[in-house]
Amino acid sequence: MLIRRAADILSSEITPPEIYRERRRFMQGMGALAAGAALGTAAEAEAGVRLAGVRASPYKLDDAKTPYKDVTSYNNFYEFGTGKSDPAENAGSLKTRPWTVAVEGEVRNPRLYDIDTLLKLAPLEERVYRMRCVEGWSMVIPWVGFSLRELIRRAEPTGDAKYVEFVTLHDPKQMPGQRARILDWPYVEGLRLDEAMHPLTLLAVGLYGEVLPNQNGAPVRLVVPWKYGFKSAKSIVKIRFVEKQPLTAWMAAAPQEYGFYSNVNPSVDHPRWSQAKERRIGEFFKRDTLMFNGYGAQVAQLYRGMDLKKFF
Ligand SMILES: Nc1nc2c(c(=O)[nH]1)N[C@H]1C(S)=C(S)[C@@H](COP(=O)(O)O)O[C@H]1N2
Ligand SMILES: [Mo]
Repeated sequence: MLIRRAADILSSEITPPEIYRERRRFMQGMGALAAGAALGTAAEAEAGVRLAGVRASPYKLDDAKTPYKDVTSYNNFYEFGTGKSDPAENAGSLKTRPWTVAVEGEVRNPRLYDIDTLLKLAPLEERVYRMRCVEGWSMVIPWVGFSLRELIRRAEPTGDAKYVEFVTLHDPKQMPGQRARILDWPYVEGLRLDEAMHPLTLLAVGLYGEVLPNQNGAPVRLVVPWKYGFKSAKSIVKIRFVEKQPLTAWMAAAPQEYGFYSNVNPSVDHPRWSQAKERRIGEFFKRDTLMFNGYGAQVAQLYRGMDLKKFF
């Protein structure tokens, strides 16, 4: 290896990440004050960069937020490995600029969004949501984003649009996990159109007021807080409106274990374990899992008349 001059070494290589983040935040603050600038440039659109103009929202919780460290180092993102620390360690290879999101299928206005245009589609809000992984752990995360319905309204779905399919980037060069056949890549998820239109359904571009870290699904991911975490597809490149229920990556992998709906439901066990309780990351004792992850008052009417043991 060539010996580099000290001046060539990026500060990120020699500074512990926590301190680096703090320092960058501070310098950004100074820069913004000096230039009167609001948004960072595209080149600065990486984890740790403060998002400008984020509004408060009514979506708050009394629950303590899961610390930033845990939210960004205990992840599921199989494109970067199946271990919980793999995404934080490996997702640095994901390039989030340039990035486009295709909105297509049964819509009157198909469109290819550049990510920086998509970011300005609607005002960014902070929303604190409970998240429940099907594996039995949960977190409370302050996401930044806007309701997916803002994008859907502009797309104008046709009468044949019954479902929405979400597709993650497929690029084994950037996503080392895709070089192994862990899942049928790319990762695909889906919602019924009314679920996708629900105000709680979020397109997230940040957390803790900052640009999404790659391991959390940068530059844009879905967040559906009343469903198990795997419905919340990361690093989305395509949003497709379709007539038939999409085949999701998890249904393709294990249909007897993962259904299309995947609503958080303490009375429907996973075939291999109970779903009655969960461990909130950072807590010692388990908590009771709540129906629809505690969002029943908002979403139960979507499923009126459905047998949720059959449509799990
Ligand atoms: N593309 C993609 N999206 C994904 C996953 C994945 O492996 N690939 N894992 C899912 C699972 S199982 C969970 S619990 C959540 C975790 O999100 P977080 O790491 O931001 O908490 O992402 C979901 N989205
Ligand atoms: Mo999960």
